[in-house]
Amino acid sequence: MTNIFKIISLLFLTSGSVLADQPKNWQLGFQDPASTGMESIVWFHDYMLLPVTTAITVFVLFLILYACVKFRASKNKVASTTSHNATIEVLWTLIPCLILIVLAVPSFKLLYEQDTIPKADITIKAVGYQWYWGYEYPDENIGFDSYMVDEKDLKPNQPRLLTVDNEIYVPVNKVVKVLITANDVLHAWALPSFGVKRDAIPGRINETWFKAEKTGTFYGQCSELCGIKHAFMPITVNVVTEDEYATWLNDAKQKFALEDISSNIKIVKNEIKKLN
Ligand SMILES: [Cu+2]
Repeated sequence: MTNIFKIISLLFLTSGSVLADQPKNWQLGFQDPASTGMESIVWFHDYMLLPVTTAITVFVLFLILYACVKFRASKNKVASTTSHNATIEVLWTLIPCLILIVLAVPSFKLLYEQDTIPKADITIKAVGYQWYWGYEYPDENIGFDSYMVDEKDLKPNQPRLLTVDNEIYVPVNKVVKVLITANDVLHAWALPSFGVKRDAIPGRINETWFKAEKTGTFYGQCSELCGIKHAFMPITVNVVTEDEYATWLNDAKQKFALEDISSNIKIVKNEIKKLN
């Protein structure tokens, strides 16, 4: 099914941006999955939801057309007085129930998969601000802000409204846990290729996870209306090899080092001692 979408969207495309993991012109269907979670979502959509909705739509359309032709006024001068049919009433209650039960099984499985976070290799904290994202790697004691790059400052091949100054880096094939919160209003951290979307709520920490299965640059956006610049706080994730990640981390520890809180606590404790 996804292949059909790809072929159709290829027909409409003029540029070579087909395999970039960002929204495309005339895109139909999802972005290419880049994580196990998104693969399951695409499977559920392509092989469960789409066939069922298509079948229901075709069936209902058939019923409408059939009724229009069979019961047209010119052929039915005297109106029918039928008001009940027990069999059909039982059927149109039972069949939709069965369809919902059949859909519920893989749907719950998917929800459970998304909600159960495996042991994380890397933890990232994403904080939504009006209007940019702040990131922390709590285990590495680094933190930085990630602002959108203005259109006039874009380099060639950098997508408009999706490029940020400081991107997140994660290694490929590792479980990444994302802690999501906000500092002012509701935001939402969403990355379509990873099948990830969670609300960022002030005073509360939501979590989600992904395991990227291919390297590359992946784009997402804030997905909760958060004010006038809601559309201008994109998310950029670079999935790199473990070596490249180690190199980045080394640089990041210099560039984005957070204040060492433990030394501050010591200073305050000493001052308190002096006062006493
Ligand atoms: Cu936002």
